[in-house]
Amino acid sequence: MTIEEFRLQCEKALEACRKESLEVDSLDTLNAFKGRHLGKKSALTGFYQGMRDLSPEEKKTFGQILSDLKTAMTEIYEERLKAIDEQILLAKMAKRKVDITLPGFHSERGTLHPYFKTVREIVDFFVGLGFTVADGPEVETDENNFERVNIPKDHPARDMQDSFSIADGWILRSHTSAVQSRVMKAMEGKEPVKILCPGKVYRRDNDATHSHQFGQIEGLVIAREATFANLLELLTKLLRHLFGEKRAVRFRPSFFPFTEPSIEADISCFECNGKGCSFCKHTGWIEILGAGMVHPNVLRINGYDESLCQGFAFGLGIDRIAMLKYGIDDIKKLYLDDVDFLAQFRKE
Ligand code: FA5
Repeated sequence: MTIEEFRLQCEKALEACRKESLEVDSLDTLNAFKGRHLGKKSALTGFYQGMRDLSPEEKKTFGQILSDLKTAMTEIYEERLKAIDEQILLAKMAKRKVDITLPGFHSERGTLHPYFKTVREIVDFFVGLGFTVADGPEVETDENNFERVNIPKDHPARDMQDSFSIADGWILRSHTSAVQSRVMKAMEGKEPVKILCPGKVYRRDNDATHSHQFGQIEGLVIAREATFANLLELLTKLLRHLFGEKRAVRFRPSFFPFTEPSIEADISCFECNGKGCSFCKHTGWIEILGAGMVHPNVLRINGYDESLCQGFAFGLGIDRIAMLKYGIDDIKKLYLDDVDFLAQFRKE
């Protein structure tokens, strides 16, 4: 066969391919079309097989014509494939019409939990006075939670903070005072120290104002000039900042093994305004924090020279403060995640 005859045959095959492609209107007819023109039994494959007996010179010229034919046929096939894919997509979309008159999805705006609002307010107050925020783990060693804050094994003060044991020597911390010894260790006897540590603590307690899990904020100041008068002034300012000038505040002597002297601060009950009710156990007061001058033993145990420096510490109950601020009558409401209850704080 001459090259001209071959070229003519190829053009005929291409023409047939083009003509038939106009009748392809589905994936099935497209597959059959592909088999006929590009498959094993197609004219194209026949042409390739016929090239076996040609000389190398002929192979080159005939091969080029064949390669052009294959490219042209493949392009026709791909065009039809694209057109059919589009048809299928349009048909699908026509079935799934969007009703633009339907109301949209309404998403509620969330808000900060009253517990965290309280934490932020207290932290902001202290950060404004130059305190920095420290952190500590909730699973703590017995040593940090008790021994390094002057509560040795078998000390009766351990009963007041009955805690959850995790493993030998490990507990769920019962107060944020456990962070005191971590901070002092890290400071290696240097002062001043002026830290605040908000966090969760755990005890075996359960009533309207006592929960097995609750939040505390620990404050610790160590400096040569840190005095008891500074502590009282700081706490009075904090309580006025949190509750306004009108709510009555009282400090009374208390006992903590890690402070000497020790005090506790109470605030007049918001349920009965100090008259006495079941909420405040008929005392008219709700206890919200403990504080005192850091005990010399605690300074010594944690690497400080008690003859050179002194300090004060305090521990606030976050949940009680949140309850007083937001008029919440049961501490459990703070962790039950009741959306209806929480929704009321959205506008604040
Ligand atoms: C302490 O935990 C001391 N570590 C606080 C402290 C720190 C004193 C530094 C001196 C120096 P207390 O057990 O009183 O003290 O707890 C402190 C506050 O946590 C209480 O005033 C109260 O507001 C809150 N609190 C105590 N137990 C519970 C409880 N079960 N549920 C909710 N709040 C509680």
